[in-house]
Amino acid sequence: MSVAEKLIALDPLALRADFPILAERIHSKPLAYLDNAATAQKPQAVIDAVTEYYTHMNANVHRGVHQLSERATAAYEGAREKLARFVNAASPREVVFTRGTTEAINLVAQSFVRPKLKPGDEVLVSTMEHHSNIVPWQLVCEQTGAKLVAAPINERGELLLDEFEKLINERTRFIGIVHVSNALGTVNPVRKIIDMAHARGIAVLVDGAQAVPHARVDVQVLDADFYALSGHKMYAPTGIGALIAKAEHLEAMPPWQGGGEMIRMVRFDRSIWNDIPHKFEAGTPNIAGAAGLGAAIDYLEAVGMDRIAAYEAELLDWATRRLEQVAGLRIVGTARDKAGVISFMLDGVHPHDIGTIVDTHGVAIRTGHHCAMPVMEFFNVPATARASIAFYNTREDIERLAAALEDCRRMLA
Ligand code: 7TS
Repeated sequence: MSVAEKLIALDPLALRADFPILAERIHSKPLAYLDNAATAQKPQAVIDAVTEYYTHMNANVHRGVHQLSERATAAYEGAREKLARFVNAASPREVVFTRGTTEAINLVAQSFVRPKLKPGDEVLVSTMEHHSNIVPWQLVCEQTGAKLVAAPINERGELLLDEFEKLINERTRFIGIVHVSNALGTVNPVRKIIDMAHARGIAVLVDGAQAVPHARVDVQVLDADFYALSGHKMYAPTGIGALIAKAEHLEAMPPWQGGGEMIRMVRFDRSIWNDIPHKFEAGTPNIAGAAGLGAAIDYLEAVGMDRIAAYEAELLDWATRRLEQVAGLRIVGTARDKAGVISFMLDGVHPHDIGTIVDTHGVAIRTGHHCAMPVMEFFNVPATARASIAFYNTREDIERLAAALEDCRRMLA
């Protein structure tokens, strides 16, 4: 962060104006959007980039010699270069575009991990994973006779690092770990986990879906073998995301899906694969989505990830203290290092009723298991209510949530 940036704190009210949807009225009330972990809203610059793409560039990529195809290819490959710089990948070749985090993890499970697994081998994850970092490993274990092992967490929702290390043994073939938990907000010490794994020659996938929107991520500093992310959680369109992977792994991996784009030569007796990353991008990709992702990255860099992290940390702290003042409210997930998320229960009120009632106040939160059922099981709750913040949220949004929760208590508790 430059000195000038440090001096000028982020101004959420000015930035809100860049997000047209934040001016929507919900049940005749202004919108307080606190469901950013599910998906973040899009700035006008991203909406414009998608419109611009369809208005002035639409064509297929990597094929035509005509002008439009060259424009589309430049937008698509330009977005790859921006994303590589944004997460400090060693090269754009290490950026494979996918539909999102889920598809990125499935790709690694089927292409990198599956060929290595034998009956009795183990894949290690944590108890706080999103289903998309559990189910792909269950599938691959079923296919090979390997076993999925989940490392425990404590009552605060923190990973027990010593226990995690004890679970790494001679049968462990791969480790998947979430960077920031979507259900609890816990920030995991992924660099330490990667060091532990690498000391034993084990590769690691980091699920970065909830990390990339909130702080600067440097995949080379982390030394992550694989890093999965979703565009729509970082202010880009839905349907675009990426797997960031070390080139040496991508080179060694077989293709996952076959089709156009991923080949150099096809004959009926054999085909030759395209270079990485194209080897993993079969079929016409989400070109407009990539153009939107490129614009989202430009936007985030203009705001500054360090400023975003500083502002959100302060707001999360303040919101935690404010919500704790609501009678009967209990926060689920009180890790010392958290980002973005406050999950909670309200005495005597079912989480689903909370969601419905606060919606009538114009406040959008998510209620349910947050695709992290093992976390719900650990805390012995059917569901939680979850407020998740972005840099365009303000203390006023939190005040409105608190007031809506007081209303829930009056009506139902
Ligand atoms: N990993 C984490 C940590 C997530 O939070 C999510 C989505 C995913 C993976 C899957 O991402 P996708 O873009 O491929 O769907 N999390 C949420 C959520 O918390 N509420 O809705 C989706």
